[in-house]
Amino acid sequence: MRTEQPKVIHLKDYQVPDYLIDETHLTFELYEDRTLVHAQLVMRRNPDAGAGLPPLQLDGQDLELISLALNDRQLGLGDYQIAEESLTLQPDAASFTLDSTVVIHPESNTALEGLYKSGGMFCTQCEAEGFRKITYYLDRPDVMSKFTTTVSAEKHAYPILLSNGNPLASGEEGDGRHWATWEDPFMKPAYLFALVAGDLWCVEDSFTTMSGRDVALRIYVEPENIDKCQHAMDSLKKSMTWDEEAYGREYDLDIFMIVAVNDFNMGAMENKGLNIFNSSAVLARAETATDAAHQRVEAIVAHEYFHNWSGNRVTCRDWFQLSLKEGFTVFRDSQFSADMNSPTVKRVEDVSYLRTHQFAEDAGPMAHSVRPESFIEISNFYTLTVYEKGAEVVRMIQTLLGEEGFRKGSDLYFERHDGQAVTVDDFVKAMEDANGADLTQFKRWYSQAGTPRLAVSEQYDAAAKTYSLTFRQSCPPTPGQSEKLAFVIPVSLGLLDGQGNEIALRLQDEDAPVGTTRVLAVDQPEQTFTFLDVPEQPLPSLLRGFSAPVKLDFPYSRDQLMFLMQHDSDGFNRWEAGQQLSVQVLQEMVGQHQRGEALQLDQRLVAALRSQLEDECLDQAMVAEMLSLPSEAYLTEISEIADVDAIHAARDFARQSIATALFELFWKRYQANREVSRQTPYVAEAGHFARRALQNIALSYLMLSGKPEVVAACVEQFEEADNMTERLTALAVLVNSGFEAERDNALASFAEHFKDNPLVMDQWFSVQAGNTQPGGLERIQHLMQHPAFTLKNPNKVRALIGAFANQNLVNFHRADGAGYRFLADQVIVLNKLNPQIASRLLAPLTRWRKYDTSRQALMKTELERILASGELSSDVYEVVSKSLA
Ligand code: 0A1
Ligand code: ZN
Repeated sequence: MRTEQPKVIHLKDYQVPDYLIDETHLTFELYEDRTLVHAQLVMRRNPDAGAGLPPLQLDGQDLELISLALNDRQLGLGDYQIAEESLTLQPDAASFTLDSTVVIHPESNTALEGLYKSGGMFCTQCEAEGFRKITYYLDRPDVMSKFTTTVSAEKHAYPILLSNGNPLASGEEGDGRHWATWEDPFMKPAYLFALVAGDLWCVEDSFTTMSGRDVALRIYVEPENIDKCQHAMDSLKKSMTWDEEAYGREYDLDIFMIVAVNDFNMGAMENKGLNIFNSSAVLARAETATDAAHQRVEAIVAHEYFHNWSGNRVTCRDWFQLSLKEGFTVFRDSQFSADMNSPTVKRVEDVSYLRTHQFAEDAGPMAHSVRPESFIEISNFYTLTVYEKGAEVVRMIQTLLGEEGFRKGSDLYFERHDGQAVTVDDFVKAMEDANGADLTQFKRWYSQAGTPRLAVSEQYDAAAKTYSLTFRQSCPPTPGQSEKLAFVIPVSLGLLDGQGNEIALRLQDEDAPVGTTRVLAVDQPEQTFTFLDVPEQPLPSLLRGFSAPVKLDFPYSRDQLMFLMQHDSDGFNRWEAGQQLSVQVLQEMVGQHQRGEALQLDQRLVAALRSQLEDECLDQAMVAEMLSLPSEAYLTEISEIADVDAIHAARDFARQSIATALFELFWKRYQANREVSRQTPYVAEAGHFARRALQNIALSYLMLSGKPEVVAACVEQFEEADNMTERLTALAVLVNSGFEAERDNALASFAEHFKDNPLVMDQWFSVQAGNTQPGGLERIQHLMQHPAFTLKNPNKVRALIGAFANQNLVNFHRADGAGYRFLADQVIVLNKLNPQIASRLLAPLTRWRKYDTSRQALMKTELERILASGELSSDVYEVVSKSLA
């Protein structure tokens, strides 16, 4: 816990390290009540850091120093200074060896950073600055070292001892203890260090790389989960093949290991050769994990594997460059998922997520650029902006350079910087050099925060047959950045004629048309592009595939949107037209609700959805996406001031009206798909995901009818389904329904059946947390008393409290502020237990500017109460103080 004034770290203050650590030799003696860490650091003065021998300041936190020796000479109290977060000493030569022994306490580490215990196993999480909680070190990513690690522990409780790299030796100690030594031949920063000791079983496989090397693949889990690893193993092998084919990247060690742990702050961690995963990101089988969970496992396994190149072989110079590895790797994993499944569905999911959550972050008090300029606590910057917007920025580079040019750039980047710790500028430079391109102005995407707006207007000249589009870009102010310069915005577009055919695109100054989809680089505050030979007034299809993370503004009529839904050749934009139509219709109803008028649904939306449902040739997953109305969270994000109750009422009313109008069609498609599901064993593949997605969304609409045959079908699906996708949807639908007996039975039998599976119980909590019927807060408070719930497990906190505050908006934002008070109470408790989780959990409170004055006051009161609640972690302090500023 922080006792000093928090320090702000600035990118502009970066300096190369004074010293380097060529070799790091670690020995861990693990005991139940303490762990001893011996570190031998082979160090030297950094030749790039100037002359002389400045004091050496090592990072260290919560360490009890037992001994310290410089070149084998024991140091005494006068030889070094220990402060709360550092140890300083004066080297007497340019090269030296430093030996230290410290005691640490993984058994009482609830922050899950550094070395800690998850259930019966020891594990580590060192990114970003956790290694300093293990030993005194230069804990910064530009200090790269060759590690050897010896782990010793009691053999019976910890038969498996793992660390990075390849196994070197192992043996017995005679007193019931044993040891193993691992050697990692690749230089790495300390944040990629990992250690695991536990009673684990593993699933084993192998992979032959493109140059013919055999790699052993192992997934380690607790014995009861050994039957839930196959999907992750398949995903790993697909990832390895894909990275060879798509990026020419080959794996480099003899062994690649994944370990699943139950207590983990994030999804997973790419430690060299020893990835540590939240069990929710590894374990998946039909009976216990939904389709979405299967896809998440595939994506996270890929993401961590891809980091071996984009992150490990080429790493970050400092933490301001985090998006260098994260934005690029998210981009890579999204390409992979698109290739493995349906590209359009993947794009729709990614864009929905970005627009709902990252756009909200970009408009809030924590808004920051993809490469932030300063931070108090780096853990707070593992954000949607760094990850998701960072991936969009990389995607725009690809759009501008083309696929081939982008690949040339990535080849050059990996070749030029292998083994180095580099910057975002180095990445962009490689892209420029490989293509002879100039991305100087484009780089503003890395330095300017906020979501740009792009307003588009059109002008058709029938006599000259010219069609002009004028783009006006602007970007709202964000904290510390009042004025923004023009971005380079790649706008992919096409023009449709009255029959819905694509018009060949010839820009002014061109001799002939070039295709029917073009990318325009909009790089001025205001800019007009004119197309020639346009035979009739066209309808533009703008920002195809969501070619830039901007808010597009074009005055489409509802009829035009319906036309685009039918005819646009771009699948993403067909969906987008449906979304825009829904948004217009729902916003109109929000207005009706606010004026106290009866709600009326524009029947054009019903007609548009009807034609989707009727057309059995369409991709069922896309039909399901079309039928999913924009979420309350998205409707909140696009509102100036969000009226929680009106949004909820409008959306509910629209769903109810659609359900009534399209009952027969829903019922037909539901029954057909449910019948196939009944006949087909579970397969985790796109076609099957699609069938179940349409079946399940149909069921959720059908249940709004309350008809007995539907309730019976829902109960049947809940009881008889052989997979979690169907079972959980049926449960969720029952939970949100008024059928109390069926709901209570289903909840009870589910809990009874799955009480020993914590990941399934997380889903049980989440489904109830999302119940929007009145009384939500009381239900959450009650569920917190359930024996399966604990604040010490991040997955539980996310499943119950996180789901409530982020997804159950009517209940969380209830007018008396009880939801806010509840969340603040939990943040105050978690601040002491697990600061990272506490600061993430409080995000909904930071969005107070979005709400009416009464709610604003209530939310601010809670933020102030947190701020006054005593010793705050730097994590919570930074978020609370910035959101009150
Ligand atoms: N680098 C990991 C995510 C990660 C980041 C921080 C953590 O602790 C603060 C843990 C994991 C990834 O991108 O997958
Ligand atoms: Zn990552």
